[in-house]
Amino acid sequence: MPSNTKSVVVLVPGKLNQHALERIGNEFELVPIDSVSASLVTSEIAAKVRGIASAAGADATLIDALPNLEIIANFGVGYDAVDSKHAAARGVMVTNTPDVLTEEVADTAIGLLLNTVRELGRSENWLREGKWVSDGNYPLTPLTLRGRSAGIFGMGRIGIAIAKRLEAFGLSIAYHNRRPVEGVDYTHHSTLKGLAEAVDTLISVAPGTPETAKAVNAEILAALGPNGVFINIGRGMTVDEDALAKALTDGIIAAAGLDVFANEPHVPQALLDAPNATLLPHVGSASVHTRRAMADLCVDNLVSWFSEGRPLTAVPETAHIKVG
Ligand code: 8YV
Repeated sequence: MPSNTKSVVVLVPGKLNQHALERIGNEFELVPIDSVSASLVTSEIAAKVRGIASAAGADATLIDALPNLEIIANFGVGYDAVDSKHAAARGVMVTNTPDVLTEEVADTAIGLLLNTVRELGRSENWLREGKWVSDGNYPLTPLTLRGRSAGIFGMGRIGIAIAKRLEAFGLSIAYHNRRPVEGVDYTHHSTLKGLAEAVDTLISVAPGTPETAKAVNAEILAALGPNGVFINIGRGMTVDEDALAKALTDGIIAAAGLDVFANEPHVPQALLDAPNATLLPHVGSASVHTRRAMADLCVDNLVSWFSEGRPLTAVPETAHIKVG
């Protein structure tokens, strides 16, 4: 039932990728508001909005402020900032952007891991600060990727892409998910602690859910051990950041590489102060190429919903929801 989508009103709360904004502006009537806040929704907006496109999420109060809302198109594969359970209860479809960012995020994870163990950022600073000339060679790095065994927390599409890359680097691979993943031959550990005990390089790709909140805590970091390296490319909320900062300072683990934080863009001072932490500002998928593909999939979900009556990439919680 193809229909003209030009009269459909799509709300964009907060910042969104420019290509996504342009496409939404071309396909729909775009209504921007400054942030994810129901208090910014006037009664006029409330009456006409049928879709949301958001990189900043959508909470229950925003959803409830929009009586005619049908779909929330999340810009990103991780949709923890969208209250998808509440959306499902209200019969509102939620979509995300899987697959199109998998390889980019896996590439970034490898870069972050290599940077963390081989101190590439710090050694570049050494060169730029003139220390190569004044002090000589950069000190040998105490850590190496050689001989490491990797454990992946959250073996989904991105976890598998990281594992494939690490295999090519000669590392052994194990993982922890609640259940073994069908078709994945790597060693499965039924607990995160069991995985942390078995490996020396723990890579978290876990989504942010109530079950994974602060899952990487003092006990897990102690299990990883003094040669341990922790990498987080998933969500900051999966880590007890106080425990991680203490583990880095006290030598409970050797180093950490973090692309995500619990309260972005704010990074705890204790992590900023830890010399054995490599910190990135959530750049896992942040290339023009990949963000454009994410923007297209985000908007294509809206177009498909409003013209064909079906989403392209629904999240599991709302996969059963039908138009009307
Ligand atoms: C983006 C991400 O930072 O897809 C995700 O889940 O974490 C990143 O690609 C996110 O989409 C917010 O723009």
